[in-house]
Amino acid sequence: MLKAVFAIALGAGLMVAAPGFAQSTDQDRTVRPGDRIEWSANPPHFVQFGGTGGNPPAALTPLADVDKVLSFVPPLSVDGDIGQGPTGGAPGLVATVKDDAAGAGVANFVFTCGQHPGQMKSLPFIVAPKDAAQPPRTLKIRAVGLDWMLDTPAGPVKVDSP
Ligand SMILES: [Cu+2]
Repeated sequence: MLKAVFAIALGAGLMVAAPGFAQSTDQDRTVRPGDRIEWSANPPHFVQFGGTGGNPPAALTPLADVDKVLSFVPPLSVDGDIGQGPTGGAPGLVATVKDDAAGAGVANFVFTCGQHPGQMKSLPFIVAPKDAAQPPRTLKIRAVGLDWMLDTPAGPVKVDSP
């Protein structure tokens, strides 16, 4: 079903040049202790934390800060300040928000695609305290073209820079 929606959206994008994906809200991109984030992507996409991304390139959230709030399965391949997930996979990378994330002094984090760091820099994911009224959730993020899309009850929304 979602694949069909994406296919339609992508097909429309080819005709009108602008796919017109709905943009995410800060609330869509808020994570709390216990939440899971699952990234799925076809090769050659892969998740990168740390290093630089965006256009013009700018420093992303330092990997040391990311490590304070997220734990990864599989572990990131680390080289200096750059940590990379596997290429492709559904999901290829899973992160869990650490129990003490909200007290770690890291207000938010961004990631990008290591293959397309300029085009696929995410918007900030906000780290919030645990909320007893809100059960832990799983955020499913997938690479669609050169965008990262997050599933929501209302449909997929874009979580990378406009
Ligand atoms: Cu990519």
